[in-house]
Amino acid sequence: MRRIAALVVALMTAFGLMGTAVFWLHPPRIHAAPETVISVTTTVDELDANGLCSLREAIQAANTDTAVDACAAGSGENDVISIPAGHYLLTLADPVGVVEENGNATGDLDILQSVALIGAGTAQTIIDGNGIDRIFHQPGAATRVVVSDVTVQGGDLGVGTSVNYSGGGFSLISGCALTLTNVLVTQNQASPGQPILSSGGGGGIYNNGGQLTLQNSTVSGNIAGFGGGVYNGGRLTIINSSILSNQSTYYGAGIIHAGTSDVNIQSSAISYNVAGSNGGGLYLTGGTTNLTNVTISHNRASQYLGGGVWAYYEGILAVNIDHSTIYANFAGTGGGIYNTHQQGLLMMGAAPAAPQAGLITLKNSIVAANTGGNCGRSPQTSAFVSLGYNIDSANDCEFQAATDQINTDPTLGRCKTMAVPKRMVYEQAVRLSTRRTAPIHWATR
Ligand SMILES: [Ca+2]
Ligand SMILES: [Ca+2]
Ligand SMILES: [Ca+2]
Repeated sequence: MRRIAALVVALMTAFGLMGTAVFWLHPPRIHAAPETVISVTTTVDELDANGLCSLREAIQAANTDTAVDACAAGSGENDVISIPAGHYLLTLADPVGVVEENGNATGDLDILQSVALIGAGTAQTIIDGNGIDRIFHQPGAATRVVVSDVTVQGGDLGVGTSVNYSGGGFSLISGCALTLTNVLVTQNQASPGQPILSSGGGGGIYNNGGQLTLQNSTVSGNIAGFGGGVYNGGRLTIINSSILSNQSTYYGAGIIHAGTSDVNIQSSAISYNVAGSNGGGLYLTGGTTNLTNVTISHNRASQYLGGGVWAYYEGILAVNIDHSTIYANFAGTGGGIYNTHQQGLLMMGAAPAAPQAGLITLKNSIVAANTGGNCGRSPQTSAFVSLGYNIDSANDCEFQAATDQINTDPTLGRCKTMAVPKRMVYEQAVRLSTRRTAPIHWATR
């Protein structure tokens, strides 16, 4: 009897885990109610009664579970909004004097109930903020939103401070989840160009404590005071995606991770991002960040710290770099990776005497040809830890495993100057890093 009870418990646990897995694969399907497809029928930004269903009206129908003009009534938390090909330009601006409208009537599109928004492809369905506000906002807790097959561009928060000026393309708060699949987030901005304490964060995306997932997506050409591409204050997962050519007036041009949650980035590129101060590609301040099969290349931190990666300890921090390439980044100090404690512009406290707990580990990875040094650290931080099979084109990274190669040119640059096809660069990286699955490396500037 006890064995049967144990079996029942085991089966229930297994089904529970399966259910959890299915839930995360299809996060909008929270309840058993049948999904309602709400079809958008006009590209015009409207909230009226003209026999058409705009994107704003479709979101309103999903938010309220009532019919809105020609949009079908939503039904609970598993509605799907279908957005056909077209250029959807936001035009209903907030009234003068309104900083943050959260009822979906004007300005940004406020999503107040879990929903999936499905476009026709990044080249077909363009959702354009038209410079009047950010584009998508999850201002209330517990919304799970999936967006796929669209481009989100042209969000602009104007000039001001606070979270109301963060997240040019997307903004979500604690308790929310946002998953982007096959989405291009481009040419959005969050209050750049302001004094350092009144700049916005997250030109593309601002995750204020929620769960953000990017898969098969690109975040490019966005700009903010901090976190030009992504400002992440919660959990972050990036798979098969690119963070390219974003800019920050100050820290973290590609991605800022602030807080103690974990970050996992796999099979992705973080390249050509330019920071006005520290952290060209990645600025990491806490939690555990795992980089696997990631290329971090051609990022810049001007004359400051950490062209590729800037790790700064505000709490326990670990950065695990595996099968990754950190190449041709640029900074004044620590062009590839810089590990800091209590240094830089905003760190006013006294530097600790003993090394800190945070660690940066590398294995099967290449750190090469970074201007300002491949690796660097302040004296109070722990040494870089090699777990073997790394290449350092100089001798900056303190690699001491028997299988490491220091002062070794991985010859990625030679491939670039010879304009060797990308596939050959990839294969060369595979050979040099001694494993089958080295990161894809770009052959050209
Ligand atoms: Ca209408
Ligand atoms: Ca809003
Ligand atoms: Ca709004």
